[in-house]
Amino acid sequence: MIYKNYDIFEILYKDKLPDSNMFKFLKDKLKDWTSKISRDKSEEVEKNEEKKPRVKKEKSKKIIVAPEEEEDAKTFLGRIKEKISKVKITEKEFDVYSEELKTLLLENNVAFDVSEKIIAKLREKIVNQEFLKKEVEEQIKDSLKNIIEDILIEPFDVAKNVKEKSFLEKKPYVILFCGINGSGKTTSVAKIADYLKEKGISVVIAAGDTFRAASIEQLKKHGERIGVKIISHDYGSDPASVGFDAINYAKRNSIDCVLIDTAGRMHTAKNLLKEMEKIVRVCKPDLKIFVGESVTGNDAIEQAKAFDETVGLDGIILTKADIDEKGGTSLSVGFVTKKPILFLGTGQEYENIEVFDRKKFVEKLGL
Ligand SMILES: Nc1nc2c(ncn2[C@@H]2O[C@H](COP(=O)(O)OP(=O)(O)OP(=O)(O)O)[C@@H](O)[C@H]2O)c(=O)[nH]1
Ligand SMILES: [Mg+2]
Repeated sequence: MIYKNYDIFEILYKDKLPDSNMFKFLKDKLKDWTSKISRDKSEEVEKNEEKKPRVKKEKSKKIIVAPEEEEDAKTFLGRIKEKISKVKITEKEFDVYSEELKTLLLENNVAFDVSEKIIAKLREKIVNQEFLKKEVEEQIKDSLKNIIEDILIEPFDVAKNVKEKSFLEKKPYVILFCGINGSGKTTSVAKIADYLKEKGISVVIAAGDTFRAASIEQLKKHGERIGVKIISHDYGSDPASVGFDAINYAKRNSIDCVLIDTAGRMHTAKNLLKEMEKIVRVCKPDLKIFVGESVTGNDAIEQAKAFDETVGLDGIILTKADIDEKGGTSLSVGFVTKKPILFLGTGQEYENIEVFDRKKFVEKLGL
């Protein structure tokens, strides 16, 4: 019987906010950008006020009021006026502002298509709309926040899917990891194994990288540290058969989940991508995850697209988010590939893996 008391683990395990410098630059610059629009609009309202004829004001001077009362009345009226002044952003003005926003986004690794999409949506939401002067900045921030949240694809709960399959079908759930050399696949396999164990899920790892020197030893070391069995063959052997063996081991031992590590391969190396196809054919993974470095910007998007064309990806892990100060890749990779980001790698320790949460992620942008 594979069933375990998962709920207790659910309560014990806390998904944390990504602990990273992500959006360090974009956050401040977006704030400057929205404040600038708000400032421009305030100045415009003030200028228009100055231009108005003052005839009525002259007349009202005849009413005798104590100086302090006059002062009070002015500030009170001023405050009311301030609150009710309405402003509009015209098409032409938006063109100027949107060019600035586009540059900002592109500089921070947001893909071209994604920045275009953000700007088009923002145009729809704010151009020619009447805003209270006081609220311009908040309204633009809010619109941006909603647009970005919509662009990100809602991730599914990997642990839940594993539990469902292993409990209902009494079969191990198989996860395949792929990506280019050094992107963080093996580290992510170990982190996910540890994460699933924390949730009460039993795991076995297949050492599917039979190519790179010391890759099997590297994985065995992780296995010892996190207490997970590693299934391995010799160097140079067929990675598909390592995966197949690990799946059989899991079936025999009622293990809930099999994680298959693979050798790094460039997304441009067609013959190596073909090898991935064979692993998929033999092991029939339930989940195919692309592991990419957040710091590489648009390159990660190109890689994800190439792996998706060959193996058909289901989700993405973006590693090294802890050293990615721009953050644009995470914003765009899902949109371009239409695959959800499932986890962010945020460091070199096992616990440095974060379930991707759209709302928390957008908070990091300071919107
Ligand atoms: N800062 C940081 N480093 C990471 C993260 N994930 C992996 N690394 C580091 O990246 C380096 C490469 O990680 P591996 O897991 O060996 O990468 P790989 O994709 O398996 O590499 P190959 O098997 O050679 O293709 C190691 O030094 C890891 O510690 C992360 O989220 N943050
Ligand atoms: Mg590796």
